[in-house]
Amino acid sequence: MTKAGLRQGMLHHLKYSLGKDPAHAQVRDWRVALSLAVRDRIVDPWFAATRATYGGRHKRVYYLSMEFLIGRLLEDAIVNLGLLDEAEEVFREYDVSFGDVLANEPDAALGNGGLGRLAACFLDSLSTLACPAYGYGIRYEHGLFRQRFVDGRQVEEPETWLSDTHAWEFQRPEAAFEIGFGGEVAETGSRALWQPGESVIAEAHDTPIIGWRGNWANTLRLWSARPTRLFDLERFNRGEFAAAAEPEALARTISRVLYPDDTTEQGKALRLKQEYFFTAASLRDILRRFRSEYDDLRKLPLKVAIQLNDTHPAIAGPELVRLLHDENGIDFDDAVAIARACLSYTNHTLMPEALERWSEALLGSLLPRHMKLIERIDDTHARQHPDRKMRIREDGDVRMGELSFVMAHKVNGVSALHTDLMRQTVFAELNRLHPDRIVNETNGVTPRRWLLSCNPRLSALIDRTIGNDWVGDLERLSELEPHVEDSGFRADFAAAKAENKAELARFILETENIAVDPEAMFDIQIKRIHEYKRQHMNILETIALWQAIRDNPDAGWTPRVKIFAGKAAPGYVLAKKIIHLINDVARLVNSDPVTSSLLKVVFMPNYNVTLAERLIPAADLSEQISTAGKEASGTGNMKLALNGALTIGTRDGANVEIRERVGAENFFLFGMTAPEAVARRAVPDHATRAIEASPVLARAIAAIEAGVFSPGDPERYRDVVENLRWSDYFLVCSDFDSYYASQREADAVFMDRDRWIRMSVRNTARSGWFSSDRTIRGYMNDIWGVQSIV
Ligand code: F58
Repeated sequence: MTKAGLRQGMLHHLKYSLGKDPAHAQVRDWRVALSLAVRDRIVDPWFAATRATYGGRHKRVYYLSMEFLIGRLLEDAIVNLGLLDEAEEVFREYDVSFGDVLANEPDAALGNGGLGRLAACFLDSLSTLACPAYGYGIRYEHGLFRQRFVDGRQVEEPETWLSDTHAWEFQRPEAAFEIGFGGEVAETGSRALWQPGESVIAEAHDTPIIGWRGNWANTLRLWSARPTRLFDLERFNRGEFAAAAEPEALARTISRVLYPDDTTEQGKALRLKQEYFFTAASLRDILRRFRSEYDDLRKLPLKVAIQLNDTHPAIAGPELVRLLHDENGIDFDDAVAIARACLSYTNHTLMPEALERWSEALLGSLLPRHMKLIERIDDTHARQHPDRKMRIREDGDVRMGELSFVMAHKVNGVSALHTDLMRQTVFAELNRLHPDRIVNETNGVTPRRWLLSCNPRLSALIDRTIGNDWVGDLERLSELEPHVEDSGFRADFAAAKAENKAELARFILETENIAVDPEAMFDIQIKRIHEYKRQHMNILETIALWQAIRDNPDAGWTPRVKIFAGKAAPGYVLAKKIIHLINDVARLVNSDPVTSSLLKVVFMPNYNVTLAERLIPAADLSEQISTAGKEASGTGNMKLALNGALTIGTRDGANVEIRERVGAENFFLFGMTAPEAVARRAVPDHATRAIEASPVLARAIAAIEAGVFSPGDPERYRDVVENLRWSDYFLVCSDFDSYYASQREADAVFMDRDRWIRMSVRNTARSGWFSSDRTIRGYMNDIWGVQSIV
């Protein structure tokens, strides 16, 4: 497509879709017009992909996920279609800032963190690899909350990404299914008839997802809920306006908001409704599509692969059995076998509090037929394995991980370490009974968004050096390796990073009114705030460093900017305290004339995909400091390494594999291993002992306790400190000295700028394996049994 074509398409939409004259168009109008013009270019490859899939009678992949953290779509689509230069030129002609147009798009935050972002990277890779696939999820009206700080405290506000025209989606009023809840079950022998007590309509909204080079597009189909009956006209006419709208409001609550919880699951009835709502609608849609081509439901596994992204869609197991058995008369055992051959399940956490359980009482009242089927699935499995001790049902709860395991033909972890721990811990018994079921698929990230688009300076350098085939084949980055010996290349690499840092420094000044030295080390920890991720260890180290600099300001310190970003779940009191503490430390440290040229602390509010795209290219040091055994994989760690940041990290999640690939000498390792952490936790008073053994840590904690950072309110961080002293489940104190030492090593290396740049280049050159294209190929071969369509 030429520049003229793009201009024409955009002007057409400006006029006929938006009713605007270019002379009066606002940035928002340009953005919508450009999006519609770009979307037009996606429709043909999208249709072609659908036709090729039907024509070749290919198997399709269905990725069921409660969350898709997509971020902005416009730049991504433009980049994948190869229209970036053309678009920039067109806007230059109209004297409109292309950057402003891109920045006008709301950030679609239909996810909490890593799990949702992984789903979004997978969509990009599935299309890039021409793998016939659908993403299925919920079209939340409000995504993850917007975060603000008031006096250093997190305040949540609703996110309204849909308040303006959403240019990417196609509403599909005809693709609608009635989804029931509650009611009665009439058993007729083995089969049963479920009469739901209430129901809502699930309505589809499709967004085409174009792959790299624009050859293939898949569909992201998101369901929104609407009432079966609009409103009660009779009551309305009687003047009972609010009451008349009640059924509508109730139905719509199902797709109203994303649950803002990361890692801790609260047993809320509405959440279970959301889970069943989108899973049931998706399965109905999958069977409808299958039936449009084939008659024999027993052949379903030949044409359908359904991936459960964590246990949120775990009800797919019993629901599919219900559809096959109750509604289509297939024998129960056969129905289970067919369902299992279609289904596979990805686990994203081993933390017991995050493994979903639903009480049998709640499940039984909301989904009475499913509860019965779960009992039968559990009993059948127990009969087949008489030595089995664990059951799907335990203490009046249904354990969704076990249910998913039993109903899936493959179960995968998201990094090598995590998969091993799955085999040894949560699923040890099930793994013994089904030793071939668990497989590993180490996470990856899309190089299109996380290098090509977000880091144009580095991308351009890579293109100049090795050509641009790396975008579709990230392991080609290894061709950069010989250039590490080329001083010109190293200088260019360093210059790209320096410019990215200068740009971020300007942004921080503009938005946070904090002046940071762009020459200082940019030390970045960006992720959800959680005790296991140990942002509090990082801020303790910051305090200790500040104290050390004050003791001896002229000791040749490496200047640092500590940058934090991340949201805390609204109900997670301790995580919110950690945010407050970081902000309090920032306020004091940033205004300290003794240290201010050497240390700055910045907490950037409202972390989201767009902010990540700004921060990652500017990072020198990547903080991946979770307690070993707790972070299933991490994906930010991959994005940062790919963009040339060096990692300071524990042997946790995918850090282990990152270190193996980039080389131990290019990684700052510290802390206990996962088994050491387990052993340490068993030592009585481990925290107290660690604090006693570490004067540096003791002094940092004492400063918090004395109210140094909360003048006049020394009690403010009492809970944080008490937790560290008396419980410290996540072993902040026990790992602290090792972390502090590793940080000082990083300081020393940073002063040897040439050495740092070499290490940084090697991180980029050796991170190619962490492409989500590689991950998706793994799923295609090991789990789904599907092939790319060329
Ligand atoms: C994350 N999980 C893991 N869960 O923590 C991270 O290590 C991994 O890299 C990533 O998945 C992708 O595999 C995660 O993000 C959630 O956000 C859930 C949202 C719904 C409630 C429970 C947590």
